[in-house]
Amino acid sequence: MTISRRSVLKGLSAAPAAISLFSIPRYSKAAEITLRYGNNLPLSHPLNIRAKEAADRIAKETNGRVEMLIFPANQLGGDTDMLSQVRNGALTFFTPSALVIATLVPVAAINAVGFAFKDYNQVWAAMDGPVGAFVRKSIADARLHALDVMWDNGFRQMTTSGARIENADSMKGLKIRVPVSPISISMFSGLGAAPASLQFSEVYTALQTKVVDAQENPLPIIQVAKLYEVQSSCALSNHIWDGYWFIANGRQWSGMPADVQEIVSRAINQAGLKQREDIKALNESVQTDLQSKGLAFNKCDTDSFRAKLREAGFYTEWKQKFGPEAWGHLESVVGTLA
Ligand code: X2X
Repeated sequence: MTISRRSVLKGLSAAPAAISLFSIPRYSKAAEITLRYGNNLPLSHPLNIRAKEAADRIAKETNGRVEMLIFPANQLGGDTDMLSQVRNGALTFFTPSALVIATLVPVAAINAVGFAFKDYNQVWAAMDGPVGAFVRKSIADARLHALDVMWDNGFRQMTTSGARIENADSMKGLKIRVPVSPISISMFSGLGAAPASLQFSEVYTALQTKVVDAQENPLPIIQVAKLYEVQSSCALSNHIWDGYWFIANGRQWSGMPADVQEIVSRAINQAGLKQREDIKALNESVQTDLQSKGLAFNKCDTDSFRAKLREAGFYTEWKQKFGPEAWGHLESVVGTLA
């Protein structure tokens, strides 16, 4: 949160031209407070469309006193860079996936336990309930402020440019990209694959140049990042539900006037609820669109994946790592996992 417009303008001259893509209505008087929000997704993803709405609403409800500048699509660097920027205050806001912030707040990966959630009712019961509350407190312990509403990334699916993924045997030695996420590495190693951690900004090129042959993401991400151009088939595994925490730098958040905090929270949280609906709607149409772009889809034997993970001790290991309280919150919603 920078106060003087002069320093903002100075910063702007250095900042990538994100603002011109996201013109925030100009108000008679200069913004007193400028909030900077960075993310890793293309403009056309509902995360950026709804974030823009929130930015406009914040400007309107503060009569131009507060502006939220949006830097989409890794303009300020990859996930790891933006995580350090929101920690040191260069960014006010960042939306890391639970998988990504878990490198700083390990328990945040709890919703990424393989095959934990069978549907969205369970997801929101957990994340708007005991699991979300537990993680939010742990994020606060890292001097970051997590807003109440978690935004949706989706159920992650596996794609490949090689042989179709049918069952656990298909994973043997598969060079698959995963985010910079210890639980994803553990899970895909447990499945017998050869996982490689890469930031999202590097995925398309890594697939194109065959550094890796496979990746896993929700269908809306495969669509906006055009991964169908470098992958040929998608196995509908629903192996992880993933979401985005909307986090703020703790010092900047607590330094914000109470009325501004309230307006900003409401605008971002309500935009988040709409974004969830967008992903839900997208999930109806996106598969047909991806098929029309040449990506073949197949069902896969998810029981074989669960059995392989159980055999590998994956659930026992992560139950121990997350601890009884967090694990108890998860199992209170999804049932016994280990
Ligand atoms: O990096 C990914 O795969 C993505 C876009 O899903 C996340 O933000 C974790």
